[in-house]
Amino acid sequence: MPTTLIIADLHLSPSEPTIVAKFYAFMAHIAPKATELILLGDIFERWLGDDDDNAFNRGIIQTLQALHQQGVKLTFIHGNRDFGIGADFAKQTGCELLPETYVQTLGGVPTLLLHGDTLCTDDTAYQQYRQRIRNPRNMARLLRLPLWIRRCIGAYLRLQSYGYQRIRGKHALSDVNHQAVMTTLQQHQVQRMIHGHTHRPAIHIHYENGQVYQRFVLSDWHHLGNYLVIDDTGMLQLVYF
Ligand SMILES: [Mn+2]
Repeated sequence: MPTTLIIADLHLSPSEPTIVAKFYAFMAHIAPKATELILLGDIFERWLGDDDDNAFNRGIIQTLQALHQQGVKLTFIHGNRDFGIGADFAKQTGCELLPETYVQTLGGVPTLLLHGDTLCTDDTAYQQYRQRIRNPRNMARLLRLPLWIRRCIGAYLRLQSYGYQRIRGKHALSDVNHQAVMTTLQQHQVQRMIHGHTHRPAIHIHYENGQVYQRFVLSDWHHLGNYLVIDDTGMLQLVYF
């Protein structure tokens, strides 16, 4: 039976070997049984550019490529940490890069797929930063910098986010704004969305104006691996392993 799997927020990094091991186990034993794997962003903790050819990235790219060659369709939506993923990554892995919001029929229901950071509109400082950094001109300029400079920037950002977490607490990630959720659903004329980013796994049901709206939120992988599975019957489950 055609089955779609969705994962997000693994934040893969050499400094998190347990999560990396879980990812490889998922790719070896769970993902090959699917028809399609959707990567909903922040798969990597940081992505400095497709030309950052290190052994860690190469291992993950090869694993995705092997899955693609087994006939599993791969699609990718950028997160706020791996938005630098580009055409070379797509070509090497066989991933199709989707726009930041994408409507796909899953289990018979038109469903909006997105990373989720755009829904956190209460964090105005982040939204301003996002607008600057995701501007295509600024992004192109950043990715044109020599790799060694991007590595320095990466190290700087790591330190900065460490300090930020110490100040605001580890779980200071902002949550979605309800109005932003409803507006986004209505703009795309759908009643269901799936996203990650907030690290607040849940299945939310909203009733508004006589309509039922669903919002599925994926988990990060810090304690357990997590994926959403949807089959042709419309059955939808958040699975931990
Ligand atoms: Mn995120």
